[in-house]
Amino acid sequence: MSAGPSYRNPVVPGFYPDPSVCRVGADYYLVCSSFEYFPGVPLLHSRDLVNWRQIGNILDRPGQLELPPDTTSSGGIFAPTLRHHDGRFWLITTNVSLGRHLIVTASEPTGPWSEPVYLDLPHVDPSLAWDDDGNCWLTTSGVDAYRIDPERGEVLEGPLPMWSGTGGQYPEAPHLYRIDDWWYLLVSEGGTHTGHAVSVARSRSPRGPFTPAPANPILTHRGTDLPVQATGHADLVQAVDGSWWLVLLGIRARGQWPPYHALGRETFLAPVRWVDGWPVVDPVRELTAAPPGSAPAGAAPAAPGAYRDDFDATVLAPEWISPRHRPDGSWSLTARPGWLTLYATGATLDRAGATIVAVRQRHHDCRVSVRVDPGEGTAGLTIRIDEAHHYDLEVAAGTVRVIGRVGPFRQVFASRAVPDGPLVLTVATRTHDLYPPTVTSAAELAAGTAPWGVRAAGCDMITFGVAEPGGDAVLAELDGRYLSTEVAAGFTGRVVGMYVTAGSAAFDWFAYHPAG
Ligand code: 6LW
Repeated sequence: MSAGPSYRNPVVPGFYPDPSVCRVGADYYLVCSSFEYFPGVPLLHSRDLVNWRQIGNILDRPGQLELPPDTTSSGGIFAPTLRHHDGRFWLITTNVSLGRHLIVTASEPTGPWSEPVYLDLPHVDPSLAWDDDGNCWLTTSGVDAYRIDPERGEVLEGPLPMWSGTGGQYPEAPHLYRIDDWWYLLVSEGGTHTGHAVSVARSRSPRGPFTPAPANPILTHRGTDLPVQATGHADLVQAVDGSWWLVLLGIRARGQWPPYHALGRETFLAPVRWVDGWPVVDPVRELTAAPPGSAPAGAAPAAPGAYRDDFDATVLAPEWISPRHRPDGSWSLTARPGWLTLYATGATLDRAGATIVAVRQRHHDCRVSVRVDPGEGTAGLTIRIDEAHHYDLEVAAGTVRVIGRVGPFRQVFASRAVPDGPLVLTVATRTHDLYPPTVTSAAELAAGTAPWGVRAAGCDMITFGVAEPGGDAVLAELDGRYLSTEVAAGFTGRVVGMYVTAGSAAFDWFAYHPAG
């Protein structure tokens, strides 16, 4: 079979992990974990599985998304599953900070989504499937199954022990699919880092018994030097044209051994072939060949996305997220029309409660600028992976400072006097040399022959600057490894955004540009 056109992975770059996908007619919808951020569960739309646009967040009001003040980093919302059944969209997820699963429904993907129905059952990674008799089957990590009434959140039967993978740690992300006369049970195992794998079994009944595939795991990158690592947590979808695809998470680590990843776990797309009634998946590459004639074959490789907000709307775009809460009164798009005004809700970024409005860092190399009028307040631009790991470019009382917090350490790295009034702050990331110069071609990436990270000393350097009449003045350049998952731990990725820790400040525009 000759290869079709290529598309670029990850199809959803940045901190968009634990993808779940469903198709309704010609439209595909995808959801991801959101952890401690509000609003929760980003919802993306695509017509070709390759180009995705975020169209909302499913848990977008405090009654649906309770994140108590003591919600830890990487607490909150884990691993949602999105399904369409009986004319309705069904979203099930776990709020680990409450220790509860919850179901919300909507007739349109853009909502409104219902109030949650809670299920107090153990484990995470809930998924839903319906059989021909109208029974609704809930599966969880473990792997267990329950027959439930999803309208009421009642367990009718179970737990029923299911097939739990091939023996790897953390059997999780189970999804049940009825395909022809079989029930397939897709399970991830081996943990969400480099041991990650996807295995499958099948049965004539959703109750089992399940027979494992002869060639499990059907996907793993463990023990390889492929540039994409940690592939797992997959969900299966059939495209309009009948072809089959997996969405899954993976990481793009950068740097010398040990490599670091800072953008979190990202969403990748892989074609699926069926051989003797079993799904077969090739290793996942940053440039992946689509089978000829298949749905994404006509799609151009996704263009790297720039993002700009001039704050001319009266509601915040769905890309904007805030740690734990975004209370009324902490932000306004009308107080000063055309500007986003933020009001301090906490005095430090080192703890929950600060006013932060951020977007995900989606490219290894990027440049983020903001025009801020600090007024009498303390405001800035922060790049963070959590509240114990962040670098801040802060302006207050006529001084711009670069401040770093890494675990127990906190330091002011640079400061510079600036005139009163609005000013432009810039944070830029730059990866180290990733590949020797001779192996950077697209063909080598596609062939998977490009070694990764053989010369680099870290994942990236982050520079902090302020615009001055003669050009940008760089105040500091800091090592990005300290804002990586390998240092901070947890399940999230970097975000970059505006904040206020005293008084109020207004932001005229925010611009994110991929670079390099
Ligand atoms: C999620 C689990 C996992 O619940 O990571 O990759 C956990 N897999 O399935 C948090 O995202």
